[in-house]
Amino acid sequence: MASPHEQDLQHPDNLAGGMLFCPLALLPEGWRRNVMLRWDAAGTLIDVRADQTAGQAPQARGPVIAGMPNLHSHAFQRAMAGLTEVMGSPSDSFWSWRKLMYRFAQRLQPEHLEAIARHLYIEMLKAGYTSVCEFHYLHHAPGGAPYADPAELGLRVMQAAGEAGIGVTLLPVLYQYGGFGSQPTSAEQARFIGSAQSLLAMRERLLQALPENALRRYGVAPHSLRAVSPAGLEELVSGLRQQSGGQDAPVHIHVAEQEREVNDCLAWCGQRPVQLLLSLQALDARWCLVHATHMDQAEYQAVAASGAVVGLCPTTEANLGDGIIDAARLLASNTRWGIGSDSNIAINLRSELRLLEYGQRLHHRRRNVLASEAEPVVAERLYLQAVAGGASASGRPVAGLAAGQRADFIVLDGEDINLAERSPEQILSALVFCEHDGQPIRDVHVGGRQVVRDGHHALEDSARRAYRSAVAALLKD
Ligand code: NGQ
Ligand code: ZN
Repeated sequence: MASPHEQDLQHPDNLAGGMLFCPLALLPEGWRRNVMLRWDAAGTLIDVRADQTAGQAPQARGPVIAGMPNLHSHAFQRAMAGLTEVMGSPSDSFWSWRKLMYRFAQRLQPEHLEAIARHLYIEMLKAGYTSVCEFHYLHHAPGGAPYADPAELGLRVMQAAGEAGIGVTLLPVLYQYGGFGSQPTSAEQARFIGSAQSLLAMRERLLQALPENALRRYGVAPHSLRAVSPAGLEELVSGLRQQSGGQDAPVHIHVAEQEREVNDCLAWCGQRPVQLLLSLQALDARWCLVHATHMDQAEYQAVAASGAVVGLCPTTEANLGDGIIDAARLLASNTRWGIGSDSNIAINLRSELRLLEYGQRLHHRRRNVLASEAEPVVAERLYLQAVAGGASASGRPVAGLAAGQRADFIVLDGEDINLAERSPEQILSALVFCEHDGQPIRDVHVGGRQVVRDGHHALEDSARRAYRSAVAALLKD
């Protein structure tokens, strides 16, 4: 399917590389003036240098910051945003939400998924997410029969990402069981089910149909310790390491999101979920632990030491009533972390970072909880750490404005009412904490290629129309 020239075709305006002069840019080491960004034809930054003169280079129309990697998304859930906010019973919970989500997932056809994902990824780009890790577990047709091409739905997601122009790490998900101790799955989970071997074969098929390139990567995701047995986990991870590009491919897993999950795990094996995971696998920087909301002190320490990234999804975790992670401890122990939009109830990296800090303020009854003496600007500290952690989780070089990383960046609107008249040190605070009319993101570039101009994406209108028809079809009768 993929030709050797595919990448060139995707980036007609990007053949010779490019450069941008930034009067003000946030580099990993802080704000710098008169920064020249240069990238090569493949979209990788080859030089990032402050105190330059503009010369003939095009000039950024506002402060420039790194694009944000989104480390956790279930694309299809975008289309049910707002549909589960009505009380079904006084004990509504994550688990009752999950039933509704399963019901919704039953109806999805491949063309619906593709339309939803394309629209969603355009929304992400407009919000400043320049890449996404898609935790993809909807594999089979309604009822559970495999599609003629077993990777049908994963390919639809990749197609949508390619059209939107977002960087993507697809994580095909292994889902074997309905609960701890290899409990049987329910009928509603039939579309997710596979074995380690079928999942690895699906990854192989994806690699063959749409090979990895500068914008695409494939990892895997054991769904959770509820849905995957210790043996399945081992078979999947060791199989991945033997596959092409699998040596350093990312592995993502949902873990310890709900208190009931912790209690069920303890009842089954005497260990807490994160503790169990640590005992089963040698965690390292290739791992992303999604949520990890409920950990004890020993688990916090071990995760910090492992180098694994913790995937925080504050708006979804709030929406689902998961609980509040001890983010103060997480940051104090130098644990790596990033942010994800997860259920896609909101596509707004500013809200994710703000809610992360606000959860801590509400809990500790203090302010600026996630700052440190060395890094007193909360928003800047959170932003830079989330970029670094998100890059690690995505297994792609998207760790910010530095040579060797992708030219993924955002040009802010310096004329925005909250950004104008602010010093560089105040810009990120305005971006993250101020929520007024409009959003201050002007242009977005992925691998140097401009995909959002003046807040608009070239495909947004057609994508919105297709999204609306898909939602209409899904909600019919
Ligand atoms: C998911 N979402 O896979 O979409 C899960 C719910 C589960 C979140 N955990 C299903 N936020 O965990 O069993
Ligand atoms: Zn999730």
